Amino acid sequence: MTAPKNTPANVAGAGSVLSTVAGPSTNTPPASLGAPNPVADRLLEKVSAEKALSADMPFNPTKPNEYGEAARTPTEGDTHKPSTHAATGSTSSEIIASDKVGSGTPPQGENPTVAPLDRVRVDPTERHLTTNQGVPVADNQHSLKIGLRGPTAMEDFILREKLTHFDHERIPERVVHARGSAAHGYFEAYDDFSQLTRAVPFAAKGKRTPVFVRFSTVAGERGSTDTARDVRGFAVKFYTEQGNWDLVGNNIPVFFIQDAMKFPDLVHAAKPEPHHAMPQAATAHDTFWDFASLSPEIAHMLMWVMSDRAIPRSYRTMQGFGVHTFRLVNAQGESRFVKFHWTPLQGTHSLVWDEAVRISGADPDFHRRDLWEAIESGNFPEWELGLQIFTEEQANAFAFDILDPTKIVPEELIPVTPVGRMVLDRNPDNFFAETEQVAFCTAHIVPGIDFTNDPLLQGRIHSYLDTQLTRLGGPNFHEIPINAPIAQIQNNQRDGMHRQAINRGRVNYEPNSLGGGCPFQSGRMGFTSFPERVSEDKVRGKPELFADHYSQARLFYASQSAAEQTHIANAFRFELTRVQTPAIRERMLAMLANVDAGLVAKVAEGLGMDVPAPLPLATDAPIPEYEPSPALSLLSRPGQTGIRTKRVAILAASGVDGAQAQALYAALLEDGAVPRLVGNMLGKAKAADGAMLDIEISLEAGPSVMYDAVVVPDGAAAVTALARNAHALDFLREQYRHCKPILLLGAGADLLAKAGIDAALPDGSADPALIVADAAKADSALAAFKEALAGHRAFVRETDPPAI
Ligand code: HDE
Repeated sequence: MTAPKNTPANVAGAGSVLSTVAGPSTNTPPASLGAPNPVADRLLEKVSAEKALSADMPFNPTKPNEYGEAARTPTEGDTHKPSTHAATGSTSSEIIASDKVGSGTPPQGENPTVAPLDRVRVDPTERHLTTNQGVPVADNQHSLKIGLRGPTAMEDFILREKLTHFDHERIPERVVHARGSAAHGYFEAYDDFSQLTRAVPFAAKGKRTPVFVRFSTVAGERGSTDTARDVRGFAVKFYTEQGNWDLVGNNIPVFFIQDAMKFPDLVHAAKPEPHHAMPQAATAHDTFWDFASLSPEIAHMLMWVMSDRAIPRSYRTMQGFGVHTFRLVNAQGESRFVKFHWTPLQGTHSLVWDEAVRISGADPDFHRRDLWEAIESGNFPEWELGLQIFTEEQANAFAFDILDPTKIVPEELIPVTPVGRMVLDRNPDNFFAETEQVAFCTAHIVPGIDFTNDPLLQGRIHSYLDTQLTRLGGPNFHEIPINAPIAQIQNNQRDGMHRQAINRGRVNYEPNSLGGGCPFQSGRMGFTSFPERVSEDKVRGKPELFADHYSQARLFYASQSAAEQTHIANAFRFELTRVQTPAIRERMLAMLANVDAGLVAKVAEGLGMDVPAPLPLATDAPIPEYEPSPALSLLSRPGQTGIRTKRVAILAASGVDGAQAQALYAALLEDGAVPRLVGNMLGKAKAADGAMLDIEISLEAGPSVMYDAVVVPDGAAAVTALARNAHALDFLREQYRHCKPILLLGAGADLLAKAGIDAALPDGSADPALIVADAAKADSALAAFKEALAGHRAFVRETDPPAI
């Protein structure tokens, strides 16, 4: 007699498999569940395998490694492979497939919420409109009404969904750095730098790591102007195979304060005053200078912020700095200190203040537009990454403390070693999804990079994660596609607002045996902190060397060209003139008296004040002295991209020499510049030779400050027509006053006189950027003009106060 199916012998314990609580004391599974079907079979397989997997771990073998000396070298977690994937699943029904849940074959060891952005890019081509639930929308023009003239029905779920979504389209803006622009690109290592660091972007020559970079102003609100005088954020997110590394830096290598404790005070003082919320995106008001004048550690940073660095021509023409001293750590655990420098191939170029102010009205998106246009036209901005690398011994010999973020390490002390380049070659698809939702965080570091004890950096490690919780609405902001690493995320963190990952399995803790120990700790290949020895008193205070507030302010000022020094003095005058409280002005002059006698005299003169006694110093120690450092002048980096992307206005009206204008246009375009025919109004201009030229933008819509240079071609009638328009005369005056290259051909030169410009230079020298030539010599004149355009501005024109 054959044994009946499912005799009690081979189904013993089946009830416990079918149940979710308790079970027999043995590990032997039943042979069958009695009424087989694919899901029940899988359940049996799952429970049996899970029991076996758990039994593979009779105790936690890594526990002893958590104590004492052994803990210094983390070991890899104990892990066991399940006999079947069913063992670690959440359900036995996961094998049932549908269009919604997928194939039913669970991806093993995979987290598909990471991976390239393609998985979330949306394209509506040839698609009909739907609601957020995917229901096709028949009519997107009307709400549902009771009769054509009647009230709207409450049941109009389509209208209500649309309005509700709209009502919630905004998120809180960043409390600082609210206004910014960003782009995608890559970092490419020049070589294998693994002897310096085990950070993977530096692991091999030619290795490329994807990056997303956001530039920003600090003080202004999200809708404020791009060209405010301000520090610029320069934040780079490296998507490495070992997770995201964020280098959240600025375009200035030092900071205002020395301890995170003062950051809210600094920002409150710099932001619009709290009673009337003015001024927007400007430090030229009492509260900022009140705070500054009582915080002399700010002196060095003020030199930079009052310099042309704070009004860059473009995000593409700024340096970037990591600011703090960081550590690089190699696979042997050896550490060196490092300062990060980004140097633009485009050179370091700035606006002049009067120009920056006017741009704020003419094109508040000036920097955003510039970055976008450059990338869209294939002129990909590029920076070289350089490192200043030094040892603990070298650091101990410096006259300053490397933990003090108000100090640079002069390049004369430690040269900058180039290690790679960064290219930005793709604009975001969607500003909100990418630029607005990107979350930079100084705590995002990868194996091979480590912090130092800079007290400003230590505070930042907390602040950035904290700020995203409010801004992005909860602890799962790392799942927003732009923030998701390309590396797998595998951990036991669960739940929270807007969770996207659907974690398979019932294990959400570690150690575990039910998941075969997975995900297991990675031991030595994972992130380990550099074991810096620390044994000190618990104390609130600053090291002695932090008390030197002036040596590097002096160094910076002394390293500037004459024109840059004048700009710094003028910036102080501007800002302090707008301050209303004399005692604040007085304290600021007393601070500047510790920096440079010439500077304070110039500023005091502008304020109608006498130079006061210097502020008392915070230390009796002698102030260290430095030789000037040419690298600190913007003029030391003219760049390598020549006239590419530079905007040139060609002023034209009827009667212009058409052939000449067209030839200039073509020649500039060929070299990568962006010429525009600018005229009194849009429409056709009839050239002297009868050709019809199309004016591309009016003088009103495209004023002088939107161009890097101007050309006035030959053509007496055109010059007469232009000269009747005050915008044209202002155009030329501003180009001249802002020290920009000017090319005047033939009768075009008459516009100079009509604009009342006396082109004789104060020092009697020849103006290298004012090129006046006969029409016959247009070619050689154009060559000289291009050279001037590729270089910096002719600051030699400047007079104080401006003559034009
Ligand atoms: Fe920031 N900073 N910061 N900061 N910072 C922020 O983070 C903060 C500091 C910098 O494009 C916030 O996500 C504290 C130095 C950049 O999204 C916030 C302290 C440097 C960006 C924050 C500092 C920076 C931020 C606001 C002193 C140059 C924009 C929104 C302890 C090295 C990143 C956000 C982007 C943004 C806090 C000082 C650069 C509130 C507490 C020094 C480039 O978390």
